[in-house]
Amino acid sequence: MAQQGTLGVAVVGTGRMGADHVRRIHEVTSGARVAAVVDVDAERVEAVARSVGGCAAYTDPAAAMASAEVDAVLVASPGPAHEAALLEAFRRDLPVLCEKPLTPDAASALRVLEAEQRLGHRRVQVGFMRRYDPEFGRLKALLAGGGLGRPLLLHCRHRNASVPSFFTEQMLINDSVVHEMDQTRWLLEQEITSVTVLRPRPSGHAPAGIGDPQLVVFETDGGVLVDVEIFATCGFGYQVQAEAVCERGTARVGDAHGMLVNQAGRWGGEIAQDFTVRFREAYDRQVQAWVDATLRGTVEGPSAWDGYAAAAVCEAGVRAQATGERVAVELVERPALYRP
Ligand code: ISE
Repeated sequence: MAQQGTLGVAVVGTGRMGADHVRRIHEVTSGARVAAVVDVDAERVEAVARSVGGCAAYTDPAAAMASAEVDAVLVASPGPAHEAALLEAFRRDLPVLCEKPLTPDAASALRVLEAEQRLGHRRVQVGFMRRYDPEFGRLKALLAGGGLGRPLLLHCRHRNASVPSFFTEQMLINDSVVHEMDQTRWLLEQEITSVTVLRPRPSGHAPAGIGDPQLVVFETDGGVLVDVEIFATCGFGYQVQAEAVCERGTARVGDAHGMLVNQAGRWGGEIAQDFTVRFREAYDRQVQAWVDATLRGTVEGPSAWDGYAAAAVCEAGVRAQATGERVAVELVERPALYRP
């Protein structure tokens, strides 16, 4: 280990999410330090390394992973770069926290699953951070407790104020609704069997080529129906809400955060403007849980299987979006390494 008692982490990718994780590990997480940062953009990675101090900058993930200072890897590069980084980490048997998506499609996710199985033990935790959000955690515990009876419906809303210029219509599914795919599987402990995408007339504020909002419907193998409103250019802020409708009651999360102010004849609160703010606590808890588990020598949280299942549902979702049809999800049999 690089320093006694601390995990030397290489953060691969220093864009918005990667830079936020560098800050987090440097300022918030205990038991870890940023040992290396990696980005194809040499100027950017040097600047990020300087902001931390005592950490090395690389443009090649393999070179960073070869460093004796590096004990574990946090992958936050764009999705298409994940497979190569994961395979390199497996080659060195390094623990990885991999931002979603595990990989951009089911075939590459399957290759990662196969490589991890060849190692014979889990090495990856996938960054589905909602599982670490305190509110979603309470909903999960309530449903698991069974007091509300069996879940029948799940209504989800996923709204972003705006999207970056490189955003595409498929990213509504692959980049945004992928969270509801994992959330559904985790909350209900069921697999998603089909996806249908319905469209209202598009908002005039959506960029050309993006039909926004959309209504995405999942069916599960337990007979639950899940509807997801994805509205990525809503303009007013970042909102993620979920309501479970069960046999004996309903439970809803994501409505209000923080302070409510009464002033001048009005009441109200603030809406976070993006996910790094709304889910800050979830990200902090996710990274801390990964570091703690790694220092204990275990791998916990969302697995490569969860990443693969979400990729398979994404694939069906993108096809449903393009065809307007109800598309079945195809999953391989769950390998023994990933069975509960
Ligand atoms: C982004 O990549 C995320 O992961 C956010 O959680 C999600 O809300 C957003 O729509 C995505 O673009």
